[in-house]
Amino acid sequence: MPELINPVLPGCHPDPSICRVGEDYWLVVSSFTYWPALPVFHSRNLVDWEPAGHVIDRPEQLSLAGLETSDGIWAPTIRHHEGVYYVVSTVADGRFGAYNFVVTATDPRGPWSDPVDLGVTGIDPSLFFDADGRCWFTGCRDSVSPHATGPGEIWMQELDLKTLQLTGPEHVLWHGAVKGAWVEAPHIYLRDGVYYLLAAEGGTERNHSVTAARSSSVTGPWVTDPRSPLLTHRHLSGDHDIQNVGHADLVDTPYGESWAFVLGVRPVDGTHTLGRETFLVPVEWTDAGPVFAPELGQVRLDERAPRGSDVRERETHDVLDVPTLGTRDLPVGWSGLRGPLGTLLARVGAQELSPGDTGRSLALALSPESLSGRGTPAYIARRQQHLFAEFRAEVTFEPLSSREEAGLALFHAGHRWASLTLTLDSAGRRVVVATSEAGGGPQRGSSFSVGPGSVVLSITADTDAYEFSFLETPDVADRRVLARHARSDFSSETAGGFVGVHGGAYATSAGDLTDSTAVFNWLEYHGRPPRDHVPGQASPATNAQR
Ligand code: 6LW
Repeated sequence: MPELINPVLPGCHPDPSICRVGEDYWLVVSSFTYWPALPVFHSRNLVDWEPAGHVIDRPEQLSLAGLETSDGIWAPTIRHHEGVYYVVSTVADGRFGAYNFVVTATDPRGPWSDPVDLGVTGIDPSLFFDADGRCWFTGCRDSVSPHATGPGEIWMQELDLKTLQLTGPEHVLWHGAVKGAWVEAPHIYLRDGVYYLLAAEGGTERNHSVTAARSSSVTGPWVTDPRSPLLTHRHLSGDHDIQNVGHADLVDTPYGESWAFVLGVRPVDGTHTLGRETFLVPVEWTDAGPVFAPELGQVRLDERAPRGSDVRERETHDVLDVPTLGTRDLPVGWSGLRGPLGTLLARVGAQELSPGDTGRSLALALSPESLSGRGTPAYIARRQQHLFAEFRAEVTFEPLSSREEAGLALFHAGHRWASLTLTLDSAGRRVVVATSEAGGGPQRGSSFSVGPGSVVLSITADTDAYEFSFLETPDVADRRVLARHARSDFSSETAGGFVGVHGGAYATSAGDLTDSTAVFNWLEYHGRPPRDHVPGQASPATNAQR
């Protein structure tokens, strides 16, 4: 039985929700302020996932302007009923579930409808289609019930499928299994006449867990499953290679199996930078309800493959992502922030391509926005999905002032990012490293003078640090290292928030208006999976901790 290597969606893919239609699986995750928003992924074997568009890809659908990096699109749910796909999700503002909406499509690859406002606050909305065809909306919110036994409550109301509006009485279902812990991420399932409610408790950090309740009626009374938590890593040692496990959604396969998709993190020395990733966990149904990871009781990196899946050899090879502009304004798998880049990003016209160029050149116009701001900077990035990785580009750019710069940026949040760019000073062009400073503008650090022509820039990642280096001319071999910044500085444990590190092309004029444009002759992401990952043993990242 081929072993797959978890996470099946490495890098920032938190809060997974999945549905199956025939032999096709469709999965959505949170995307916060990245744009396009609310990505859809497709698989036929639960292991190999391909990008399949975005639920939110038109600015008229909703605005993310002004939101902090980790606000925006939180915890969607995808379901299918009678030929229609439904996604419910939340726009969080100030870490509060300000706006809950539903969108529909007959093809999950899109186009999706404009969002319909459900008129409620709270987070982690879900939909359950009952055997009688009724649709129930569930969500989590601060407890309002006088009988609340915890700070959060799971509540429910019927969704009228004709009007897409909530209707009828509200039902408060449950306050969680661990009294006092925050309960969220509800999903309801019906199996052999019994209703099961899964939830996440303990917060999305080290105390995260999957808990459950069951009922003979969808509106309750719901009784806590005494086996709760059904899955957690909070009792494992701090250097276990997977932590923060929780936020589950279940799916049945056509081959009689059940699997759970959960989020987890892969810390190194206690901190993680790749964000909360999506992991696959086997589930066995018993009279007591779902049993997660029946063999081991834990999420593991080398999990067995689902029955009937033709799982290809998992990523034991390097990943080289070379973005090229497609029909839309962004390469597949690459994102902007808070809205479309529009005319900021363009293909370098064929007539301008140098001989032998593969048409990979992208032109990025400088925007007055900076990565510290709350608008849409000239930045196209992709998730860092490997602990050992490199973002690199060959840049042709003539800055007109010291306020103009273009190159690469590594981004965790508006208060935590670093850039490696070409800029200008009195002596001419320089390559400079700048780092964000909470509250203040970016602080420039090491720099080096460079002559005319293209420059190759590189940000490399390993389990210790991010290294910022460049080649003075594309044809020299030796890199000049300008700076190294500790990997943990860009971790969620240090910098906070709900996202993972992204990297890519960046160009800014620091608030000035300009017509300047930088040409990225090529832009690449190179990821190196943990080659020395031996099935059944901890990952090298964990080994690095020892
Ligand atoms: C998500 C919720 C959560 O909606 O974080 O900590 C939010 N728990 O389940 C964003 O991922």
